[in-house]
Amino acid sequence: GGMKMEKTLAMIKPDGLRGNYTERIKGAIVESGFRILEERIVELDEDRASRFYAEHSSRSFFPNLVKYMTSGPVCIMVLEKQNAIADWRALIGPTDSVKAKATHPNSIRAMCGLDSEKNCVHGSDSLLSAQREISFFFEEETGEMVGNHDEL
Ligand code: DGI
Repeated sequence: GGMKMEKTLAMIKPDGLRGNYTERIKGAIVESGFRILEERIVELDEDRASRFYAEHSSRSFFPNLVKYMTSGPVCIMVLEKQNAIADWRALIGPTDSVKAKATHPNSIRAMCGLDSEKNCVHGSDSLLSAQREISFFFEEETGEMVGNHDEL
């Protein structure tokens, strides 16, 4: 069958905003044919960051991950295009930016990330997680915020 129109959640993490990579990343997004349907800068608190990454709560790196994700504002975007979920994952590259620099030098994590934690960007990894993560930040129908956000 043909490729389906999809939405995915993209996030520029705190090191991405701190490193002034936002415009470069948004340029890559638009050049790759994604439409940016929603965009917001938010600051995650410890509770919200922990719930966003709940699937990793038992991992040894989890406390550091939460600390990092709450270390500054993030930019969350809803991207739309055919095959958006897999295509955005391909554009950002492997989780570990060190490996990304070796194997996927043109990926966003290779260009902007530092290591396996400070990897600059996030992308939903499946249809289910895209739906969960978009709902986590946005109400899908109206684009209104859900829950308690510290909106900047
Ligand atoms: O979906 P990804 O972000 O590519 O990767 P993931 O779902 O396996 O992990 C989510 C985040 O958790 C990842 O972006 C950064 C952090 N993380 C994953 N593996 C490690 C890690 N952080 C550290 N410090 N060490 C890891 O091995």
